Amino acid sequence: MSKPLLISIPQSNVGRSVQMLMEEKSVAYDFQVARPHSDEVNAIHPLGKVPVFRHGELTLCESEAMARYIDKVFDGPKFFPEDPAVCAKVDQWVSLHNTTFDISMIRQYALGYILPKMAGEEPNRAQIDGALPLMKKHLAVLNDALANGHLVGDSLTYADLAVFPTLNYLPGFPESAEMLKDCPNITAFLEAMNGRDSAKKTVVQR
Ligand SMILES: N[C@@H](CCC(=O)N[C@@H](CS)C(=O)NCC(=O)O)C(=O)O
Repeated sequence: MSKPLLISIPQSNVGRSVQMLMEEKSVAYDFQVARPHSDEVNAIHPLGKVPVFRHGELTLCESEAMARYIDKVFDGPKFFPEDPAVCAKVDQWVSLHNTTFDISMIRQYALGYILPKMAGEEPNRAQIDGALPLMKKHLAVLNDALANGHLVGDSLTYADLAVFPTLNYLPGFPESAEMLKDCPNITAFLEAMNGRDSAKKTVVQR
């Protein structure tokens, strides 16, 4: 089978989830660095976001669509389990991540530091402070859900791979690092996930 191509930036949390899935499944793939709204990305994503994906004639945007396709088409362990009820739980957490946690923790909070820094400016305090109440609530939800080390069942699923790159940004910023002190299950999850080869091979250079 031909190699899939993931087009993204290494810093993309959602891109890293797809990349980690391919590492976990030992899928041979190529990674092309291209920024949001670049020609390569705009050719695939109608809104110019990363990641985007090519496999043969197929082009995709949206990380979950890529992950589901990869899990179906390539050999290796399944990260969207066959059991419909278990898989629905995975879908539930991936959806919560993509519609809710990603927004509070990355788009609103972390990017309030990262984007101004890239432009040589001060952090966007209003954006950061505005994100704090929801982020605290969302971290409490995830901390409860990670009591046994995984979001679904007792083994790694795409639900864990979806939330890990997002949560892994949080020790690096002051307010979220403080909040994590009350979240021992998330801290243990991050430590365990950072020990996996799939995480080590996709470490984000900041
Ligand atoms: N729900 C999308 C999120 C994609 C997304 O927001 N990507 C960010 C980078 S992590 C991006 O391209 N941002 C640029 C923009 O929104 O213009 C997915 O899961 O793929």
